[in-house]
Amino acid sequence: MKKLLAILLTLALVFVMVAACGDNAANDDPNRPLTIGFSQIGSESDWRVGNTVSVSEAIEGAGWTLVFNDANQVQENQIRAIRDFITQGVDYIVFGPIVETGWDSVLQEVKDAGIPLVMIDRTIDMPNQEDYYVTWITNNFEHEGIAAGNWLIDYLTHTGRINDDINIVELQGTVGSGPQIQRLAGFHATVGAHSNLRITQSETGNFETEMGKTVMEAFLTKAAADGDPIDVVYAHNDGMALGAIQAIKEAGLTPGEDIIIIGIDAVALAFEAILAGDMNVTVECSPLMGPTVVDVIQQHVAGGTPPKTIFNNVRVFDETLYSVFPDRYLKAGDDVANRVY
Ligand code: GYE
Repeated sequence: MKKLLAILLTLALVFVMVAACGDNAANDDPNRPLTIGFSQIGSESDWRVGNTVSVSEAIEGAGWTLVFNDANQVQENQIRAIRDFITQGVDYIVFGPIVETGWDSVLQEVKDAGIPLVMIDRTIDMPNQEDYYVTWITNNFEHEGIAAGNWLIDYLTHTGRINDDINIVELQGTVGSGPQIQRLAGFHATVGAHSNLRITQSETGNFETEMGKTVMEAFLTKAAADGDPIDVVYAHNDGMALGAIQAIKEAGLTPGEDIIIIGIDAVALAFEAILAGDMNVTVECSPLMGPTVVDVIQQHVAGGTPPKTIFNNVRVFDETLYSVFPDRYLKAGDDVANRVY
C-alpha cells in the first residue's frame, strides 16, 4: 500500500514538473511564434492607413501571426473585436482606442484573461489605466495643438498682421477622441493669449476629407452671410485641411493666400499641397509605430519591462518660416521624399 502511494506521489510530482516545465518554456522562449490581435480604429485618413501598414508589416515581419480588425470608426466594433481576440486566445493585443472613455469593462476582461495589451496612438481616460497596458506608444497631441498655434502667431508676426482681427475656423477630429480634445485645448490655450485672434466657428469633420470639405462649405456660407471673412483654417488633421482646400477653391478663393491653412499629421498629400502653395503648414504626428510595437513585445516576451509610455517627436514643416526660425520649423521641400504615408 505504501509502495503504491509512493508510486502515485512520484507520478503526480513528475506530472507537475513536466507541466511546469512546458509552461516555463512557452513563456520564456522569446522566439516562440506569437499570435497578435490588432484592433484598429478604421481607415478614415492617410495617417490611419500608414499606421495600419506600419504595425501590420512589422508584426508579420517578425514572423508572427496577425489577426487584424478594422472597426470602421465604431467603438462597439472595437469592443467586439477585442472580445473575439480573448476568445481566440491570442498572445498579445495591440489596440488604438477611438475615443477616450467606455473601455473599463473590456480592458478588465483582457486583464482577467492574462493577455498583455500594447496601446498605440490615442489616449484613454479610466481609473488606474496604467494597470491595463504594458506600454503606450503615442504622440503628444496637446503639443501638436500648441505647435500649430505658435506657428500661426509666428506667421502673423512675420507678415505684419499680429495686431489685426483674425477669424479662425476649426475643423475638429472625432468627438471624444484624445487628439480632438488635446489638439483643441493646446491650440485654444496658445491663440487665446491674443484677444484679436478669434475662433469664430468650430465643428467636427470626424478626421475625414469629405466631411472636412462639407463642414468648410458651411463655414464659408456662414462667414459670407455674416460679412466676416475667414482668415485661417485650423484642421485637426491634414485630411480635413485638404477637404477645406477643395471647398475654398470651389468658393472662388485662393487657399494658402486668402485663407491660411494649418494641418496636423504631415501626410504626403499635405506636403504636395504646401509645395503647391495651397496649404501653409503641417505639424508632424508619426503613425510609423510598427517597429516600436514589435520591439516592446519582444522585450516583454523575454521577461523585460519596456517603458510605460513612448512619445514621438513633434516636427513642423512649412515653406516660409523655416528660413526665419530654423530652430523651430523645417522646410517641407527637404523632407517630401521621406514621406511614406
Ligand atoms: O491625426 C488622424 C487620424 O489618432 C493621431 O487619427 C491619430 C489621428 C490622426 O485619423 O489623421
